Parts: sequence; structure tokens; C-alpha cells
Amino acid sequence: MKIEKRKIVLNQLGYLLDKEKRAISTEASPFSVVDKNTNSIVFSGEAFGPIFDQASSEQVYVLDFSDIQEEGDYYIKQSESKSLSFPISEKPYESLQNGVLKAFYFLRCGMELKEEYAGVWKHKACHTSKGKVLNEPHLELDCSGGWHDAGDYGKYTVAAAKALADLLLAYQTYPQSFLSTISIPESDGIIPDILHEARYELEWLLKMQNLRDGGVFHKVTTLAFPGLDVMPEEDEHDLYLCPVSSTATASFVAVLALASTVYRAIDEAFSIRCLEAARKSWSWLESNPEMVLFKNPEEVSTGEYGDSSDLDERYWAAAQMYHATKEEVYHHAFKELFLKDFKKCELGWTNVSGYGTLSYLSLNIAEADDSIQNELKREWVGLANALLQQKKTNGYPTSLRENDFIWGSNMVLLNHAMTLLYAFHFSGKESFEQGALAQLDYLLGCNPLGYSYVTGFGANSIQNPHYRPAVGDGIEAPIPGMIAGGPNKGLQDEYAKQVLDGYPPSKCFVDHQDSYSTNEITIYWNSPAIFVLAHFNDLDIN
Ligand code: G3I
Ligand code: 9MR
Ligand code: ZN
Repeated sequence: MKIEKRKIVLNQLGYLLDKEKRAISTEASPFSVVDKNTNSIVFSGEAFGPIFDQASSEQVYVLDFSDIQEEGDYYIKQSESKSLSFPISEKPYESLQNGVLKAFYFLRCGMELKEEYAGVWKHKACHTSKGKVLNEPHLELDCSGGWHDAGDYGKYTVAAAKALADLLLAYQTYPQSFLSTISIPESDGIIPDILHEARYELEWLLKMQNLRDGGVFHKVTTLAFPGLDVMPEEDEHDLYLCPVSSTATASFVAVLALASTVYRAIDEAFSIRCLEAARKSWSWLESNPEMVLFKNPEEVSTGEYGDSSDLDERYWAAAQMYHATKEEVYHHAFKELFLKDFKKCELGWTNVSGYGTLSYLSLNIAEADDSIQNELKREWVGLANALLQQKKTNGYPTSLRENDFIWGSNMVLLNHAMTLLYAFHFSGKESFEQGALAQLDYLLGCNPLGYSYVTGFGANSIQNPHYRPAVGDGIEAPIPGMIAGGPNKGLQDEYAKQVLDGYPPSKCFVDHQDSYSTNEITIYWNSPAIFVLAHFNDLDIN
């Protein structure tokens, strides 16, 4: 199979007026930027390079047109090649942010998606039956609501925690970016839609707590994945609540404590409910100091979301509980966990330590141990510097190394962008912000395959995500606003194995519905994009 390659690749959503603007080309000749409406040349420049890009095995050239200071629609011309057209404007990413947020609504479980909000992608309510507690089949619990995780319809606690954390932090950090509505049933013009949407998930998450002792079920799914064309409401196999794990319980504590802080000024009763649930699960953690790691029981074959340690989840929980309550017991627990040896700045679903670190760094000086804060800040900014260093050696302007092209590499990309943005907040160094923006350029088309990895956004966006409704709904266009996992050199599905054998890491991607290890979508690949987009849509910074 031949993968289409455009000579000039760029951010198909466009560029911010007063920030760096770059495209990448495989050609060396000089280039011009042309006004699409008048066909007049507005800028001419030399291609910079060549740079050998390790991850794609390509020789590339940088086309820098940052000097253009006029809003408009443009394209690039370089000898015989012409690029896709793109805007330069003050706010090129506003509808994208709304679309990526609206995708969470499309992933809702347990309610009908009405035409009024879902358009042609409407469907009936799904997964409304009770879940059986595995190993206790006579115990059935309400586990309805929340978001489907991904291309499958499972609902997994640790995945939910990462996704919610990103959304809540995005709102907390950039409230100005959430003033417009995405048109969901709860929209009321008072509470920002992002908080309505997050609450839909939080209400489900609260149901994952075992009320007997505060332990949190790792996931609720059918025993096996349904067929690829099965619509949510047709997936009627029994649902099972899978055993409690300490990773699920600790990330539940952390994200509910965070929610209690974020919703305090919005809905006090809900904020208190979140904190009480978090306290109850914290006591489970205290009574279960040993790791209780999750492995799929023999009869279950859905996503495992396994882990090798719960220290980072406990660290996040302690930080967030201390932040929410200012009670010394949590501070003490945090300081103990801080001394343990694990990376402290990660934002994944496996290692969530970065969320704990961010929570601790947001405490004011009187409430925190300043030597710990200083050390964490140093580590954070050091990591961001290393990402920029990597970006300098790459041809395509991202922080990704060859080894970062794993399952969900677009999450690695966007998590790095978040890391860079926080480093920008901590240090004021503009190159961090610029680095984050370059990650967005890559996601939106400035990459070796020239794809915008977001459905429905960009002139050459992916069309065939591994997402059951996209296969089963009979509608040609995919649901918009969903971010694909991206290139994965591990070739971890049959289709990828067949068509991508021998490809360089950043080209191990195929826009086919069967390739779940490169082209699936999931809540925690969308969520860091919300944070990054909210930064660049913030009224105050632009
Ligand atoms: O982190 C290691 C890295 O150290 C190693 O060098 C590299 C080599 O392959 O692998 C990296 O681990 C990968 C890990 O993802 C990274 O988070 C594993 O190989 C890879 O198998 C693992 O994939 C996970 C996948 O489930 C399979 O378990 C994805 O992260 C995770 O996003 C994905 O989640 C699925 C759910 O199970 C089910 N629902 C859909 C969802 C999205 O595809
Ligand atoms: O659809 C499933 C996807 O959500 C998972 O990420 C993936 C890995 O666990 O598995 C997919 O389901 C496939 C299953 O693992 C193997 N048979 C084909 C299924 C997809 O049609
Ligand atoms: Zn459902």
C-alpha cells in the first residue's frame, strides 16, 4: 500500500496572527505564500535545511512565514507544488476547541442522543441495565451514564480520571476560553458547558464507588468487545463491574477532590458530595496500603488499563486531598510519597504523578513546603527544556522521539504540549509556549503523513476511525472532533501489521477502521487537546 505524501505539510486549521508560522516541505527550493483570493504573493522566502528527521527517515526543509502579519486565507507555492490553503487569524482554533469538546457529548452513554444536539449522529439510549458485580453475580448496581471510553463501549475508572483532570484543569486555567456554548442538553448560558459535560462523567464515576468500603471498581464493561458495527444501543450483553483496584481508587479520590475544588463556586452541594466520596475512598486506601493492581479476570477480555505501581496515583490523591481540605494528614501522606522514587511529572493514565505535582505547585507558599515546590518546579521545567531540545533535532517540529511513537502517540504529543504550557506559566519563557503550538501544528497536519488527526477538522483529516458508531451508523462522515491515537511503531493490530511493515515510526499509521492500534479514538486523547486549545483561545493572551 502506498501512503499518500504531500510535499508541503502544514497546520490545516491555520496559524495565529502573532505567533510563529511554519510548514515543512521535502523540497529545497524557495517558496512563496500566496493570498488565496487575490492570487498575489504576500511573502517569499528560502527553505531552511535540509534536516534529517529520524522518526520519518526523511530529509526535510522548514518554510518559515512567521513575518506575515495580515489576516487572510493563503496557500504556499514552491516550484511546481502547491499546499492546501490555510487561514492566518486571531482565533483559528475556536470551532476546533468546541468540536473536540462536543465529542465528549457524542461519547455519552446511558441517554438518547437527540437530533437537536447530535444531528445525523443521533442514537437511542444505551447500556442502561444494571451491572453485575463480578464474583458476586447476585449483586447488581446502577452504573449508567458517563462516556464510552473509545471505539469500544467500556467505561474505565483510570481512563476517566485522566480525561476529567485535563478538562477540569483546562477550565480552571483558562475560564475565558469556555464562554461559548457547544449546544448540549444542559446548556443554560450560566454554567460553562465544559462543566456540564464533565459532570456527566463525574456522576457516573461516583457510581463506581463500592459504598460498602469505598473501594472503586476498575471498570464496567461487557465480558468481551462487541462486533465492530454494533451500535451502542444494540450492545445488550450483560455489564460487569470488575474488581476494585488501588489505581482506580486513588485516581477516583484525586479527581473527585479536584472536582470538589472546581465546582465549589458553582454548585456547593455537588462539591461537598465529591469531597465526601473522595474521603470515603481515601479511607479505603489507608486500610489497603499494599498495591491492589488490576489484571483482567480470565473471563474478561476488554481493555485492561493495567499498571505496575499505584504510588503515582496515591501521590496525586494525597496532593489533591490536601489541596481541597488543607488538612495536615494529607500533606503528611503527600510528603511521604514525594520521597519515593518515581517520575513526578507524567500526565498519562498509567503514570498520573504530574497531576499531583501540578496540584502541589498551585498551593500558595504558606500552605506548602517550599523546598518540595522548588524541586518539583525544577524537575518540571527541566523536562520541558528536554522536550524543546528534542524538537530542535527533529525535522518535523515536535518533541517526539522515535520511542514515543507508541499506541496513543498523539496523547504523548499533547501531554508534552501541556507540560510545555505549564513550564511557560512557571517560567514565562516564550519558547515553551511556541513549542506547545508546534505540537498543535503537527496534530493538525504538519506531520509526515499530512493528516489532520482530528475527525471533521482540516482539509485532509482522517475519515475512518476505529470507532463502532462510525462503522455501524451508515453515515459516511465520521463524528467530528475525535482525535486518533496516531502512529504506533508497535504495529499492534492485524491490519497495521499487514500494511505498515517496515515503515519508519512516525509513518506507522493507517486511516482504516480496523487499525485500532493507530486509528482508534478515546476520551484521554481528546482531553489534553482541550487544555492546549484553551490556552491558544484565551482572550487574555492573544
Ligand atoms: O510504555 C511502553 C514503552 O515503555 C515501550 O517501549 C513501548 C513498546 O511497545 O510500549 C509502551 O507501552 C504501550 C502502552 O500502551 C503505552 O501507554 C504498550 O505497548 C501498549 O500495548 C499500550 O497500549 C494501550 C492499549 O490500550 C492496549 O492495552 C494503550 O496505551 C491504551 O490507550 C489502550 O486503551 C484502549 C483500552 O484498552 C480499551 N478501550 C480503547 C482504548 C484505546 O485504544
Ligand atoms: O475495539 C477494540 C478496541 O477498543 C481496543 O482498543 C482493542 C485492543 O484491546 O481491541 C479492539 O477489539 C478488537 C479485539 O481486541 C480483537 N478482535 C477485533 C476487535 C476489533 O474489531
Ligand atoms: Zn453506552
